[in-house]
Amino acid sequence: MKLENVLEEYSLAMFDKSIAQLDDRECYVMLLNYVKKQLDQAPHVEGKKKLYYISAEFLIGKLLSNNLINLKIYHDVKEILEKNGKSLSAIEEIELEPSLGNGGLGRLAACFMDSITTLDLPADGVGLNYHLGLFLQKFENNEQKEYPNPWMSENSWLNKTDVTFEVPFKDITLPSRLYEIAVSGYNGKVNTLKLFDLDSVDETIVESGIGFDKKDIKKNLTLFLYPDDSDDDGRKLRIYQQYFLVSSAAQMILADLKAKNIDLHDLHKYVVIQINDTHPSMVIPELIRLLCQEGLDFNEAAAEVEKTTAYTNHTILAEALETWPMSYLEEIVPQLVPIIKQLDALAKTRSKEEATFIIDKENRVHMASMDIHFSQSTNGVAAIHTDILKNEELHSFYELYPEKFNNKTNGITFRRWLFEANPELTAFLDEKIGTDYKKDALDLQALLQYKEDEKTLKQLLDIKAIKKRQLAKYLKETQNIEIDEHSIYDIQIKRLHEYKRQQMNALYIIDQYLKIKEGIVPERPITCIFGAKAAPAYILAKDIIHVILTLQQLIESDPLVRKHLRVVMVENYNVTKAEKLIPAADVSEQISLASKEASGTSNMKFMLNGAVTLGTDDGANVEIHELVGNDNIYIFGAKADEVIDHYKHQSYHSREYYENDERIRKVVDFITSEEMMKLGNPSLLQAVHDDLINKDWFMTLLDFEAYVDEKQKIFAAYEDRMAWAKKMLVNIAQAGYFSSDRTIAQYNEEIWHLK
Ligand code: 26Q
Repeated sequence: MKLENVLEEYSLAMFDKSIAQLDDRECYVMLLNYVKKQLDQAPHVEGKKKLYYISAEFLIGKLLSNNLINLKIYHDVKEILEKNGKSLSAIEEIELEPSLGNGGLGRLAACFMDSITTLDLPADGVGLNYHLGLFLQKFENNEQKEYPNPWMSENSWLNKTDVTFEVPFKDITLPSRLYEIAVSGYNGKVNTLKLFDLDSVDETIVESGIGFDKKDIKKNLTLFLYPDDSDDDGRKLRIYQQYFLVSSAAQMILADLKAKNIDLHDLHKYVVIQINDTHPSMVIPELIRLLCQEGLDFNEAAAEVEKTTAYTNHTILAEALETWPMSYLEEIVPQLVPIIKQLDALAKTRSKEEATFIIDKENRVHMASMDIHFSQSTNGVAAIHTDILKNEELHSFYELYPEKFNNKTNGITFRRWLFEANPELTAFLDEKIGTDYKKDALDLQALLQYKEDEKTLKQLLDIKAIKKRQLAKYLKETQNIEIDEHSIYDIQIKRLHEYKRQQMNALYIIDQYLKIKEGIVPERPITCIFGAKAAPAYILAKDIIHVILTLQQLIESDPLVRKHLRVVMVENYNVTKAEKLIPAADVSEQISLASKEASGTSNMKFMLNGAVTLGTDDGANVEIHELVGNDNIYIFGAKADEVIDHYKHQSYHSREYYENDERIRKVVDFITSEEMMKLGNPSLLQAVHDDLINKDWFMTLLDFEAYVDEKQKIFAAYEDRMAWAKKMLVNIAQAGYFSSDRTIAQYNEEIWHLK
């Protein structure tokens, strides 16, 4: 039967109406049901060995368009809807974005599941089903306020199952229940995202914002992703969450094997577990515990688990490398304590170096150390990051286990970040170079033949103009902000963190503001767009948001400045908003302090959509630079080795920059100027001002001058429209390397060996 007739039948059966009579919500529910049915009937990826990708986050984004694309019915459905007076984009607005992730690590897990399935590799994603997700961000009085983000609705992609496991804590045993979301691949097959939850969780215990009783584990366990851990109860809740996740995962894995009558001594031949950062690290001792219960002796179990697991590191920031006080583990999961102690003793027979100890002098358990000793692989997420792990952060481990260390430069799925987010650019590529690039992204290089072709370059500029207009319309509709579509869109979207240096971008805006006030105006208006959530307990990050929002208000109310310079902070930045922002960007801000951004992935998404990078020599920017060459990227600032040197010798003192450089002094002091203090909260502004002078741990002032100079250069380059279009074209053509299909092929060849 023709698709149109099938959908008509669904429509009649569900609502007793034809498609044309449905409202957008009904139409969404009808499509959801149809697509779910298709996914239900689609073949599962099968194979002897299976991957379990365990992660605290899966930032999957909305799924309707994604699934329509993977099922190859996107254009047909769009047309059928249009014929019936409906718009797919309006219907998409009905879908709530699952709030199961926070940033790069969670989005990476989602891109990976898409590529794993597309490459026909059998895998489960394994995570938790957070009812209220990461918080919902609102701006009130120029400050971030946090609210619950309920995303589950009666009609959703999530399926409840009858599968349950018993998770034993010291004082209580909690039943975990399995929920599932189908993950479609571009090959028409499916894998599964498995999310564990606890029936007794109770959303009504949340009061005022995102506050709740942190001790009431039965009711709070899966309420929020990353609950505030600034106190002991918050940290203990994290342990409860982590163990609930890994114990459910380990029990499920062993149940899968038993169902197939597989001898548990052969675990590693049938299973590989990828540990996404240290949040799921307790899966190692938990699996050992369960294998011992099944009759393996400790050494056998430990050896088997070491062969079965692999660990990905996503950061060199000390504060993000998790350590747990042994006393907490004794209080919550005492059954793991003897196992961790035995692992620690075993590790100490391999190395006497303190830096490699699992349990330190203060009786704290270093999760990353346990991962490296007792898994077969440790990987970084971009070349420079892996080098820093080997040579600096994890050097002692690298000397002990050189063969375990490897790099897997991150990637992104082109299905979402090109085909879905930018159908205009996709159609253009299809016409210019055919569709081979959809299977092998490296084929995008065929575009290079048009590097000097004016007509092609002009078309690229036209597409960018369309995406910029669409974004302007969206911002008007959603935040009632009108931006100038002929201005340069300069975009920085990522979690708010000092090392990512949104504050440096804010100082640039102040510098421009002061220049405009002096009568020196930029050649073309600039729109500086931000999107960022700050962790609720990260005070300085929230203060930086306050500075940006206050600047936004100041400039909005100044008609003279507003003509040339705008600041727009997008509320509640998420995947849905990223899909609208990235295709519209002219300039991609990737300005982390060199050595600190493990990889970054939005840098790849921007590149693929024809934005030009303004960045430091950090993370995957280094690899982007190598691919596009000097003419097509703007790199500035201190190099990683220089930064590492400063930390080693404590030789960076921001105050010296403040005192010796008049421009720096002026822009920093502007944060606490009368104009700003009048609009903003003086104590918050003061906090940012004082930190920049007295601490500035991430060396904003070190790179400020170089940043301003480079930004002048990139904006000047924008004015030669043909030369700029050429830069866009080279960026798009060279983005193929960053397809997550490439990344996953490498994981499979070098770590997983699934097929
Ligand atoms: C740790 C302790 C206590 C509470 C929370 C955490 C915590 C939570 C989230 C630590 C880390 C994260 C998330 C990290 C993350 O998203 N890292 C990013 O991973 C991307 C994918 O590899 C990289 O591209 C980014 O460079 C990296 O910052």
